[in-house]
Amino acid sequence: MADRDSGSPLDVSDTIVAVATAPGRGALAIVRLSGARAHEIARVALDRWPDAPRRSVVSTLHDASGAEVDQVVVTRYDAPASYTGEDAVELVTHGGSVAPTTVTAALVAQGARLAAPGEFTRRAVLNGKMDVLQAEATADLVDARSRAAQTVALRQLDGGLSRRVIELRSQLIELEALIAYDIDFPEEDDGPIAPARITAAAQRAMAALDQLLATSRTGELVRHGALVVLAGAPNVGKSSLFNALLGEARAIVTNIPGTTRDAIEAVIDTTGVPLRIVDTAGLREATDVVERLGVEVSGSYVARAAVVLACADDVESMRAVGTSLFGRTSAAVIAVRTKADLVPVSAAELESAKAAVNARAAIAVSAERGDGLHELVELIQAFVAGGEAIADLDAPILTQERHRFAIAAARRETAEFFERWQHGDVPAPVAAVHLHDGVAALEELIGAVDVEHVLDEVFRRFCVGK
Ligand SMILES: Nc1nc2c(ncn2[C@@H]2O[C@H](COP(=O)(O)OP(=O)(O)OP(=O)(O)O)[C@@H](O)[C@H]2O)c(=O)[nH]1
Ligand SMILES: [Mg+2]
Repeated sequence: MADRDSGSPLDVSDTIVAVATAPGRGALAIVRLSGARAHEIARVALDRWPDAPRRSVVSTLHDASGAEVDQVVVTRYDAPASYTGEDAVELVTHGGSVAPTTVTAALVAQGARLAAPGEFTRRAVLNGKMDVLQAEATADLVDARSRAAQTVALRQLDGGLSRRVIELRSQLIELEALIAYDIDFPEEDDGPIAPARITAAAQRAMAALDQLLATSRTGELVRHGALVVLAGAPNVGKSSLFNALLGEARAIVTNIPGTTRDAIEAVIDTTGVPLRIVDTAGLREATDVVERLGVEVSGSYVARAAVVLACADDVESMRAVGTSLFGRTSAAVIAVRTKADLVPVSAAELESAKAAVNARAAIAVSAERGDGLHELVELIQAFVAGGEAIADLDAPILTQERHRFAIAAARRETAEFFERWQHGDVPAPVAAVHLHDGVAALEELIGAVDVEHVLDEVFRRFCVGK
């Protein structure tokens, strides 16, 4: 760690060790060892050793004094066929807090150094086993809290986003080459490069960058979930609907109006993007100070929501929600007619409910019987992106600020080049400098240049042992 704090790179000639599994009670834990001396260090501590790479044996591990530390399953990896690209060893130890730490200590006593957060993956990048975008994806997989986030991270780990960025980089380099050719060989037989060809190439590159940039909205939704807020008068069944959507009794439900006083949030992991559902205090002029604060909180959630579920159990109360939502949200509103099990809801009633809250859609549901819940979730998914289409989760998606900044920079530089080249107020090579900067932005994104600086940024959020 001292190395990192001083800003100098971590010493890659060290053999590093760390517990790769989360601390806490569990049957097993994994201790990882990687580096030039990994095999040598492990063999000193172990009584049995796999006779070939990617083989495992049960072995006893001893400390420097010869005392038994643990029974482990040891797997041997020979460079470059390992996660890090170095000689490596994985030890499956007993779980809990003592076995993995004493095993680690025994390996440190034999000459290994404790790894810094993300140092194994960092070495994988430095040894060309993966690029920076893929390294980020491994952290995203660990952090994933929804299937959508997992899908996107797996595609990124596969190299999907990397390939897309490399394609974009090639487009800019080709454009640079066209300009250079034009300058270097103006008298070529074929004549100068037709301006139309340069225009087309520049426009194609800008369109491709725009397309990728547009996925950052979906990336945001995948990472943080879409905010879906239940709003309505007290006692209309908001908390009951919240519980029914979650499939568990999270919020308190009573027949007393004003039961919910604070916002309660939970995530539902459906197909599509994760939904952050918020149950709120009923919207009304509250006299009780606690309830009034709760109503204010509801208002602030409503203002930030992607989708508002305007809940009411009759047309009258639907109108009341309409009034209290008026001017307070730019979200897509869905009129949700609750307690549909009590009296049948007519199509005409749904129509007027929809009009009352200026909704995009209206639906009748019963938290009691489960009617309409599935359809409601589908409606929500259709509206979460604010009318824009959700990008295909299997295609490359920008999930981090870092990605968006780099692609936006490349887009800006390309546009700048195009404008200057078109105007012709500066010589073409001067305009082309912008293309060069665009290429550099893309290279920094995949970590092709200035790797150490990019790695410091990326690995800040890694856990030890990864
Ligand atoms: N029959 C029937 N009753 C329901 C349904 N949903 C809610 N209720 C009843 O309506 C009453 C109020 O339900 P809540 O879910 O607490 O209503 P709320 O909108 O959260 O109310 P506040 O928190 O006070 O704003 C309770 O007695 C529920 O049992 C439903 O789908 N069918
Ligand atoms: Mg409630």
